[in-house]
Amino acid sequence: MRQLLAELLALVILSSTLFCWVLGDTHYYEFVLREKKYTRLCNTKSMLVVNDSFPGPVIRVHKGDTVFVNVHNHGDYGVTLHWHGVKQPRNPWSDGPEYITQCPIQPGSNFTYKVLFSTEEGTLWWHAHSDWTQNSVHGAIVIMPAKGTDHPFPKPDEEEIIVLGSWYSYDVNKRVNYDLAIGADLPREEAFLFNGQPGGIFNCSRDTQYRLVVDYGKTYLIRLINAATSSELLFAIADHNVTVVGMDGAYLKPLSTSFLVISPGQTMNLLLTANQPPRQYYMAIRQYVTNGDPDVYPANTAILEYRGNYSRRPDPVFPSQLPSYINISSAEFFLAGLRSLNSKEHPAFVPQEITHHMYIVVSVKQVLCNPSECEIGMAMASAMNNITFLNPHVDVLQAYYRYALRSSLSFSLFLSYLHADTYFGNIMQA
Ligand SMILES: [Cu+2]
Repeated sequence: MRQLLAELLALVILSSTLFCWVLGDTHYYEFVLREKKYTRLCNTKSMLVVNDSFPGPVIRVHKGDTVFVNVHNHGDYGVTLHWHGVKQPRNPWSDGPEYITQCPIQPGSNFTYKVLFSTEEGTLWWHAHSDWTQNSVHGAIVIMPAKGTDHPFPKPDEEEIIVLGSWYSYDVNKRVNYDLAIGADLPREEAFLFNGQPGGIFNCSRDTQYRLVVDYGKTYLIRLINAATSSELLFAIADHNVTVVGMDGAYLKPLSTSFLVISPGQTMNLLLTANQPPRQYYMAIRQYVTNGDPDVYPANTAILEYRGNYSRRPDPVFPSQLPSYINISSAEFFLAGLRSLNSKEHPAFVPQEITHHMYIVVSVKQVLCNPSECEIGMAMASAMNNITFLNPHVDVLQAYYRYALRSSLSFSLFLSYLHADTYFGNIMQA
């Protein structure tokens, strides 16, 4: 009897969970990938973007909704899209990593993704998952609380999305492929971007720099996304603190801070109250580099501007609290302050019992290579626990199709076939 009751209870919980999910709305988006010309830093280049916009269109949902995104590729090479941080329970074939869960969407064709929002709430983003095309193909995902519920913080007066990005004046995929072939370090941004715009420190950018215009006394929810290709960034607003209330589609215990550090791929929700004397202030980002050479990492700027009548001074106030590029202790102090909200409504399920301890060392080293294939006889190679990865002869999709589906083999046998075709090279001890 007791077991029957337990089973009934489990069924009720399961069906109510499914019921909540089913209640979500369904949205449809059309994404058209096309080359478009952009001019930044006095230089014009063509790059692939979605719906002629850079950053790309915003996907807006409530928690529990489902989105269908029909992607039409009008570019000249294959691309996939990834829904960064969306867990997609039991829906891996819409996740997007090229050659892992799908083949690239070929030029002239289209593919419809089904994106399931389950537990996420806050801000995430989508981006291309093919070489470095994500540099120009990305956009925000705004996930509002489920209908009938609210944010676990006072309702902000307004919202703003700030997408931080990277600018290269050349075809970045060509450069990355060349660098990988010769074992050189990966390209570095020529400028960082606030919503597609470099700051006022660059030639040709003063008049187009991004401005966040605010009203004195109002509180703004800023959805900050680091879409820069490979750089951790320090961020600060002159004379203002922000309160970090969310990260990567989940809530945090509110953390008031004068600066923050955000990794590539990460998102943060910030509350900003416009409570300082009305004027113009710089908001600034600088690359955080822990092994850097002399300070060649200038701050890139945008403007926080109060509405109203006051005399505009020539130069906004600069955030003096923005740490130096190599200020590890400041960055770690900020990062150590981040805690999940873990409230009754937003619990954090962290395993309490540890059964295995693992040591994982991630490193970048140099390996010897044939001088005819690389520039200086040494090539860069990244490794986990001293093992580096070489592309297998058979990709996961082919292995799955050829060995698992066709012959109905067991999953473990499928994995063993995959391993047979995959070569993990053991890197030299540095
Ligand atoms: Cu991603």
